[in-house]
Amino acid sequence: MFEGPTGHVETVDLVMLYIVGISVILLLGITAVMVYFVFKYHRKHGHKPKDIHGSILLETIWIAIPTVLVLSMFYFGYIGYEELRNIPDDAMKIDVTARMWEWDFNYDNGKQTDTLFVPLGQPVKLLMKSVDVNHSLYIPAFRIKEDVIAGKETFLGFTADRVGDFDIACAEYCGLNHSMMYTKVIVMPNDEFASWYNDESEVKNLVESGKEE
Ligand SMILES: [Cu+2]
Repeated sequence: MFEGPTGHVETVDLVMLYIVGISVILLLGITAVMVYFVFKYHRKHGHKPKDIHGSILLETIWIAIPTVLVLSMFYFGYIGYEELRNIPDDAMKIDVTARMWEWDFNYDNGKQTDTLFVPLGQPVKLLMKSVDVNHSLYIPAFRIKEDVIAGKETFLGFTADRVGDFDIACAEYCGLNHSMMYTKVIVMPNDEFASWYNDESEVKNLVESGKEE
């Protein structure tokens, strides 16, 4: 948690922890008060309950606190959203096509693979479309996910700052083999990526090696 192959990991994990933390505190607090009231106000012999009519102070407090909490969740969520959606103009663009049940990655120089290869430390923008039903491109380790919608182009951006290979899953139920619609993103050092990118003969080889895992 909080550390990973993209800058989004910290942002997303912090928002997650913030929301879950508030929820847990509220759950425990409300449960404790409920249990306390059950004992304090249970039916006693010779004791008549009294009606209470309104309290401006209490009502203001229980409207104000949840409003502030919810707006703060929205604020931190929005900061993260901005970070995810603002992709530098000079990002490397890769066309992604989703189909039942595989991914195609198309590079500007005509290279096509079924594994996503990206250079280390460079912003990447995935331009995604589907040729059949709705899919969703999800890279858990990068904390990014975006639906790939039939008849509409969507995008996703990231900068990988760690060499390695990470799972790509389809996160939108898309039919029989949805659960097998996996591939990988392979992050390579710049020089290695450049030689892969410019070497036509290597295409097939790397596609196959990417598929093995
Ligand atoms: Cu799918």
